Order: sequence, then structure tokens, then C-alpha cells
Amino acid sequence: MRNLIADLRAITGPGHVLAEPDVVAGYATDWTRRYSGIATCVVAPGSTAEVSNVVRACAAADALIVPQGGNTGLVGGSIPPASSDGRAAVILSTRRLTGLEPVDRASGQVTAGAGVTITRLAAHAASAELQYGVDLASRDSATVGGTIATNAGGIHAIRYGATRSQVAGVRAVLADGSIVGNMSGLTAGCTGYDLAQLLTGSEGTLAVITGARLLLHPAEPAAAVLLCGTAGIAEAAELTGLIRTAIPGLLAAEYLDAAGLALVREAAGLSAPLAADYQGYLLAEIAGTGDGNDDHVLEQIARAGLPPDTVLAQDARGMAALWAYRDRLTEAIATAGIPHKIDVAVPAGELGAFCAELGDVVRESSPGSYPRLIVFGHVGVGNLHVNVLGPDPDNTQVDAAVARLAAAHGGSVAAEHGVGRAKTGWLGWTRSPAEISAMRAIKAALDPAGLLNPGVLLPPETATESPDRAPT
Ligand code: FAD
Ligand code: 2HG
Ligand code: ZN
Repeated sequence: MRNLIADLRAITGPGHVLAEPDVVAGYATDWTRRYSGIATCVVAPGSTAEVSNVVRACAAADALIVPQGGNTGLVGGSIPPASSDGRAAVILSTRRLTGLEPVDRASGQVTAGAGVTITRLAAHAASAELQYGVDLASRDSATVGGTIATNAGGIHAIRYGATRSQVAGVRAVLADGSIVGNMSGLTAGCTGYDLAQLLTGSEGTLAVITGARLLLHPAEPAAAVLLCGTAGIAEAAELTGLIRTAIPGLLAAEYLDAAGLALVREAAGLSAPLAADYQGYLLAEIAGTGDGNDDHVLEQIARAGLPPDTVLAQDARGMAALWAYRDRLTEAIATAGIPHKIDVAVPAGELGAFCAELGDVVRESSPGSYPRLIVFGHVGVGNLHVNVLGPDPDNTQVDAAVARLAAAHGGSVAAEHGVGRAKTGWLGWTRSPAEISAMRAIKAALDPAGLLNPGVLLPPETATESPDRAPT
């Protein structure tokens, strides 16, 4: 162990390897405080070459490597396992990989280090009058590498797609230390397997991403944000369809339920947004021209047939005030306790039926705990965040029951947050045995010694891969 730390210090310089137990423990606990593990040290290499040498040193010591960006992931993927059978576990932090090249206007692309935050990337794109397609409330900490590794979605996925749609190339270090990737930005052509797309959503299990070539979009400043009261998720989904058809510039369509609104109002001291109370709320953001002449957008909104109790904001302050109900919800929930967070995707036509059954499923799976259920998310892409406060954080019955319900409605047990350590046992409810075998074959080919994030994404080899297997 001491040799490994000395070897890592020789690679990065002594100041970039942290081994004090208290400091390391901070990196080994995730944002939710629900997941924590044990690590030997945290290493922060400053270049792709240093990452390669770090990976080689870890491989030589048979040490596990846990890539970590902003540590804002919500499924335990960015922290080491609680026990690693005597193997050392090294957290490889990308916080020093912060290079950001000038925006390439000709291609509408930019090359960014894995440790660049989404806020910084967005500001950089804006300085060239372009914008990055992924935005999320964790933007100040979440990184380019972490968002690629989880295929993050966020509030603009309805407009630009998830992170996968923004990736033109990656640079990455494989488990044997070799450096792969193509940062030319060429999106035309076919020369075999697309490693950049393979690594997108791989959650640190196949390689350490050190940088990426990202697509940018023409800036589409918001002209209006509107918030409507609805009878629940089914009506919110229907309204989203209506807005999508009537208003071409729909940038975001977000849902929150009455419990979520009450919680965020209480935690953030916000007043009621509408004259009456509703079961659910739809927040929509509409793009404009950016030159202050958006009358056509207002006409489209007026013609769209929105519910009478709709509030509309057109100035930056008013729009931010409406976004606060949605943007500050995760934080508000965290102030109320350690929540069970179940990020699922459900086909649009099934959202109503899923939510209608949800309350009973949550109550039945957490007897005696008086669960508090909050449902919100990216309704435009069928991605719901089911949060449950009350049941013991270590009791995963409620998480499994909600994931099972999503799968029963033709949905996915994991959506934009990924599988992490939290959901490996349920992968077989969404992916077929043949698909899981194919994923295992890829993992074994690229990381035969199982160094990179073991226990994340794929269930243990011993687990049965039947879709009917009981939750673990
Ligand atoms: P980390 O949490 O550090 O890591 C996440 C995973 O990626 C881990 O498995 C890790 O091993 C792997 N990883 C990290 N960096 C690398 C790398 N360089 N190479 C290989 N693997 C790597 N997510 C959404 O999708 N949409 C949202 O709207 C959204 N909103 C959020 C709001 C809040 C308040 C919070 C706390 C989280 C939110 N998230 C959201 C979740 C989280 O921000 C995303 O999952 C994000 O992509 C994680 O980025 P990160 O840099 O923090 O990664
Ligand atoms: C969001 O959309 C995030 O705000 C966080 O994905 C979801 O807190 C959550 O469950
Ligand atoms: Zn989300």
C-alpha cells in the first residue's frame, strides 16, 4: 500500500495524492450521503499521460480504480466499494484535467478536459455565442467526464438529446494504461466500433475519460418560462405533447408534484406560484430570438390552448423565479432527510398508470415508515425522479419496488443517473440476459483484471440474470 502511494506521488507530485483518512473519507462518500466506501487514497493526475501512468501503477499493484468527477452522481458509482477483498482502492479524481481549448466555430465544437464543470463549459460556449446542449442543476460541480460516463440528460434533453448526442469524440485511458480516442471532431464516416459512444454511459467501468470533443448548438436564449397547474402527470404529459406541437421552440418540459412544490416552498421560502393548488405542475421553457422581439412566441403560447391557471415569465428574473421551484427541489429534499432516489424512465403513454400505482407500491414496500413520496422530473422524455423520505436509507425494498413498477410499465430501472452500485441487481428487469452477457464480454475484453469500478453497472458474475430474479 505504501509503495503504491509512493509510486503515485512520483507520478503526479506529492501534493496530488491524498492519503489522510479523514480527507479520503470525504471523497469516498457521495452527494446523497447514502453511499460510502473505503479508499486507500485519492490521486489527481494533471494530464492524460499522468492518468496513463497512474492506471499502470494501480494495475501493477492490483488496486481498484474509481474514476471520480464532481461526485454528484446519485447512484453510488463515484465512490469505492465498502470492501474490496484486501485490494487497495484508489479514487482517481479528474479535478486537475481542466483544459478548455478555444471554441472551434468552423465545426461548432470544443475540446474540453474531463474535469471541466458544465457551468464553465456553458460559459465558454456562450462566449462564442453558442451553447452546450446539456444543462442540469448540479452544473457547478458535475464534470464533462462524469456527464459522459453517465450519459447525463438534464433539463434540455427534450431539445438536444442526452450527453450521448453531444459527444463527437473522447480521449481515454484503458485499464492497461493505453491511450485511445479520436479528437478530430469528424462525425462523418464509419471506421469500425465507435469507442466514444461505447464509453458514453459506461460509468467508469471501461476506461478513464480524460477529455472530450463536444458538439455545440446555436445559442437559443429562453424567451419565456411558463408554469401550469395540472391534474397530475398524465395531464402534464399530454400538455407537453400539445406544447411541442404548437410551439416549435420548446427547450424544457419539467414536472413536479404537489408534495415537491410544498417541500421546495418550505425549504427555499418561496410563495405559491399559482392562485390555486394542483396535483401537479408543468414548467416549460420556450426559446426565442434573443433580440427581445419575441412576439411570435407569445402568439404561439396564446394559441396553444394552455390551462387558464398558467403563469408566464418573460424577463430573466421572472424566469429564474419560476425555475427555482424545479431547480432547488433536490436540495430541498436533501434538507428533509436522506431520500431514496429512484430515477426511472417510463413511456409517455404509461406515465399516468405508473404514478397511479406508485403510492400503494411505496406504502406496501415500506411498512411502518410513513413514507413521504415526491415525484418530479423530465416529463418531456418520460424520465421521472421518484424520491421517498422515511424508510431507513439502508433498506432497499422501496427502491426495488419502484424500479420493478417502472419495468412492469415497459420502462427502464435506470435513466439519466445510470445504474451505479445502487441498481445492478435490477439490470435484468430492463436488459435481456443476452445483452448483459454482451456487456460482460466487452468488460472482460477491455478490463480483464476487473480494475475499473468493479461492482458498478454490472451485477456480480454469480447473480442469476433472469428478469424474474428477486431484488438484491
Ligand atoms: P461523478 O458523480 O463523479 O461520477 C459519476 C459516474 O461517472 C461514476 O460512475 C464515475 O466513476 C464515473 N466517472 C466520472 N468521471 C469519469 C471519467 N472522467 N471517466 C470515466 N468515468 C468517470 N443528472 C442528470 O443526468 N440530469 C440532471 O438533471 C441531474 N441533476 C442533478 C441535480 C443535483 C442537485 C445533483 C446533486 C445531481 C444531479 N444529477 C443529474 C446527477 C449527476 O449530476 C450526474 O449524474 C452527473 O453526470 C455526474 O457528474 P460528476 O462529474 O459529478 O460525476
Ligand atoms: C434533477 O433532475 C436531478 O433535478 C436530480 O436529476 C433528481 O434529486 C433527484 O432525484
Ligand atoms: Zn433529472
